[in-house]
Amino acid sequence: VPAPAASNLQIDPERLWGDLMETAKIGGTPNGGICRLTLTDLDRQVRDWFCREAKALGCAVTIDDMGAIYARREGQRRDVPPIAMGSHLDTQPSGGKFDGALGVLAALEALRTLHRAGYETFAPIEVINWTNEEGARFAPAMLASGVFGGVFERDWAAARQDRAGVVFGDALEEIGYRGPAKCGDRHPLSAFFELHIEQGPYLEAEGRDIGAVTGIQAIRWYEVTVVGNETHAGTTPMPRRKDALVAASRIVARIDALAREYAPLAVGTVGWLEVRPNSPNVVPGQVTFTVDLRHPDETVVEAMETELRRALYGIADEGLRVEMKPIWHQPPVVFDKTCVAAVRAAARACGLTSRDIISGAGHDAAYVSRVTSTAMIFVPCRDGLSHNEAEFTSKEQCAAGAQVLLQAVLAFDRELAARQR
Ligand code: HGY
Ligand code: MN
Ligand code: MN
Repeated sequence: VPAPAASNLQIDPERLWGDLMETAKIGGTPNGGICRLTLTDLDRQVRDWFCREAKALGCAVTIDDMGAIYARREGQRRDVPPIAMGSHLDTQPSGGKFDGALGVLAALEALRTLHRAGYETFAPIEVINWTNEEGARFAPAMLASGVFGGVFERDWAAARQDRAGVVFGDALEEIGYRGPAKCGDRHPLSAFFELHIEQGPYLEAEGRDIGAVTGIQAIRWYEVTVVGNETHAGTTPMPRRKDALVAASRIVARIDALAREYAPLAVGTVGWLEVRPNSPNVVPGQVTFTVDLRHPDETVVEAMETELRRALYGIADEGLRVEMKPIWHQPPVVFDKTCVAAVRAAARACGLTSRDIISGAGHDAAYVSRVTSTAMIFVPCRDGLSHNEAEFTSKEQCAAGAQVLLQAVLAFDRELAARQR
């Protein structure tokens, strides 16, 4: 029986939605979100689920030394590097059901559709789950895809510690996902496509079904420490204080003001802050906090960094000590034009509206794009809300994204076959 035409291959919206809701229970929170931090036992459970599903489809499943999982379905030509799809299964501490999971589960559904239809692709197809995309437990974010893309050195990445001092490599070993393969070594790809919710308001505001993601904005993370003087809250007169929290609060407000000065695209966030000794009747002696600066134009991020340093020098002039440690520096990313064109064409072929868009969020595709042709597909999320338990994208929108992912991969596969003939 001849294989169906690629255009007749349809993902199954119910199956995809069922997978999303089933895996959302692993780390599910009472408010309908997910807390499934990387390399916890919950991460192990969802990884086990993914490996079982992939093996049931006849995929060969391999795991590398950063815990990235590769589910491979053979094509006509085993010697041609696979076309890959994927994203991440780890979440923020109060994350939503779709950030990351949609990209992995839609890729699995696309592969399942090929398998059920007996459709043989030219190139092998791979579905990838990247470890520690979120960076919520181990900084920086996108650690495994960063090693794969040659951005982070393997031993440095494996030695990263969380705030409790747990080492990444040990946590990986603990959940049984430290594989033998060397992440990124001899693992060429023909292309990588990542489906993700937009995590911002633009597609929904414009009533567009699909975002053809042309690139990712520049991102920089820092850790700032302000050291003052820990003294008694009742006996220390105000003029004699060196209150680290009051000083840090002025910096936090300055970061917010800076981003607004570079409106409308700049963003600046302090997401994590620790006060020591954190006691109601002690003037805070030390405050440590994270800074996240982003803008599509790297010169603007550079300018905001310069202004931040100036603000910190001002604090130092008041007799407090300040330190600013760069943690993550991701330059702007431009995705492969052929892959982005395949996404636009797939959206059109599926009868969906689309627009080009630059991603405000970082994604594994950013680092994978350093070693292979890469593009991303966005679908809207309600009110642009993400990194929030109320994150929501409808069954229809998830299915539309998965269908475009499947058709973009098949179009790239046909293009690859034509080039090799
Ligand atoms: O930080 C980010 O943009 C991504 O969610 N890790
Ligand atoms: Mn994500
Ligand atoms: Mn995220």
